[in-house]
Amino acid sequence: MIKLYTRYRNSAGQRVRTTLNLKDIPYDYIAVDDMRTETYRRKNPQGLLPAIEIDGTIIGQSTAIVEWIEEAYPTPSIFPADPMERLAARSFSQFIACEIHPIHNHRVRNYLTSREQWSESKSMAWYTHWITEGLLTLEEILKRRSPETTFCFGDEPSIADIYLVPVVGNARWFGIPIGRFRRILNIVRSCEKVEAFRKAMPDAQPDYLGREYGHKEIIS
Ligand SMILES: N[C@@H](CCC(=O)N[C@@H](CS)C(=O)NCC(=O)O)C(=O)O
Repeated sequence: MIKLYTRYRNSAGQRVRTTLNLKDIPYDYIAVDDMRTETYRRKNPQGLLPAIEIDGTIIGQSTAIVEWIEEAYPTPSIFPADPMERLAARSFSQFIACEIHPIHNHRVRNYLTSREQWSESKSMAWYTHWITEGLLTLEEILKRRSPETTFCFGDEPSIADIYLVPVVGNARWFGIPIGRFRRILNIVRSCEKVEAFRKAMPDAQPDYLGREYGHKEIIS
């Protein structure tokens, strides 16, 4: 059985959880409360979540894991059938994984507040800036596509939706205004109707603390 090291608020892990669910692959959920401990680093030297354990080997990085899942369990595919659409879906998800997520990651914000003595409001302004700019770009990409589809790249969910939902969840979690991203919100609403997406949400995880989703986390 596959083991997934993650935690409820682990947005990169949510990508993997959704992929596993869409393909109906069972897995053991290993809740990691603190990924910075020696115990966890002994398992995953990158010290990040998620990581997957396959036959005793533990590997990190959500995109590598999602690609492995697609290769090991090709159906249903999380990529559009058309090669150009596949390219576009990959580009969309990579924009989230490489351009949006790393800048506002916990350890980056933690460095700014603890080492650079940034105030909570200054670090929130940083977070809000990068996530809003990222969502503006994604909305523009979606707006240029016609006709409008149920999901990012067609009427079936793809890797693009798998990456989009957690980043919107992060924005909501921190109370960042997202009402103007009409296309994005329509797609997220479509995803929320799909059980595989719902089961991967933070508030559906076994280690969810019971706080209402949308609670504003205090950055320490
Ligand atoms: N590129 C990595 C990012 C993983 C990552 O940064 N995960 C966050 C949680 S969403 C984490 O472990 N952060 C720990 C930290 O920032 O100290 C991936 O896609 O798996």
